[in-house]
Amino acid sequence: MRLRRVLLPLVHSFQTSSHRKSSLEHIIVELIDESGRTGWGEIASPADPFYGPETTDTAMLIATRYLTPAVLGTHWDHPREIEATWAKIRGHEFAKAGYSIAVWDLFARANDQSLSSALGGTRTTVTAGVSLGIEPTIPALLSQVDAQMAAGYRRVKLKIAPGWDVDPVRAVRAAHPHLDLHVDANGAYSDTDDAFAVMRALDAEGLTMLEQPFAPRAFEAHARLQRRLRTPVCLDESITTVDDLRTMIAIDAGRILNIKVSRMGGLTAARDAHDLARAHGIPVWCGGMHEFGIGRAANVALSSLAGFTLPSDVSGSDKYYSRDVVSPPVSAVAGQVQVPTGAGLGYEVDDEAISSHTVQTVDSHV
Ligand code: OSB
Ligand code: MG
Repeated sequence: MRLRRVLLPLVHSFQTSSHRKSSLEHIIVELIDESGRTGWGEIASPADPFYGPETTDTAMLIATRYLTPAVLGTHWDHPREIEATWAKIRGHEFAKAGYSIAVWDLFARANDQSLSSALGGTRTTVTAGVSLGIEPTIPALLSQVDAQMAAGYRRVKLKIAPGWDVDPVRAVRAAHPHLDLHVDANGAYSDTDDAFAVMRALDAEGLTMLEQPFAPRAFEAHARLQRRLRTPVCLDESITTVDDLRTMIAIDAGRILNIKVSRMGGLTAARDAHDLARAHGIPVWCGGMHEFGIGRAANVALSSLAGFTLPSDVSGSDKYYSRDVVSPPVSAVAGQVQVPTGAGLGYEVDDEAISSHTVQTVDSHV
């Protein structure tokens, strides 16, 4: 088992309701079996605990202290079995997800099948949308939208926050009356009359969805908002377990689900959430955490499942990185990403790209 902490600079800095970032540090998981076969995973935790409670440092701690010992030297036939050995660890979904991707990749490679088909995926291409951060001005945002539409993307998500909401959304809508447009607040609004007034103004802009306006645990506030809007509410941060999804469905706290492999603690949980949502007629799409190529490839494979009927945040690597850790990089042509058919994740990992950006290595042996 090798863990490498890898720092990649972003080509364009990204601002959400909580903060701005210009580089990311993810942990690349390399799991080697007794025959020398490698499974690759990625822990895509943000550096700071603003999206969720985890950080790169907490992920490294949980990985080395709990996850590596749970995996090393064990025999298993299916990812579900090995994931059960760390189920008693509460939370820490990003750390678990990195290991889940590695075991699924190893499992699929050992069976000489693609990760997509190992998961039960049926799509051969996946529709990608782009996520645009908060820009310093509305003209700067409009030029970002134009650049991404020129690059072939047909669905745009805008980050919003108090003070950057109705005006930028109206400006983008006026410039692109038919664009598939949605907004994501990352939980930045509190449950007040002012916030409801903002949401009602956004409701008039023909948005495909309104993602995570309130805090992660605010299920009742989301349900109250959903009753007053025509736009579907989509939950992201609120849903870290399949039980959270049951709550969302039971109280109608949202009508669309963003599934993130990282936030759900791995591919098995992500697939379970997909299955439950599908059984209840809830459309899903795959969200992203600015993954490097390994995590991005897992997102593409997951998005090939039948219930992923909305465009996913699986834009090409080039939107974020000048050099990715897989080669060729994940690419979107006319807003479509091909689902690879090669074994496992289906991309060649570029070890040189990883090692030249590695800031810390932790090796563990049986
Ligand atoms: O809420 O979807 C989010 C990035 C970091 C933290 C939270 C989110 C995002 C994104 C990026 O929107 C989507 C992507 O990876 O392309
Ligand atoms: Mg989101």
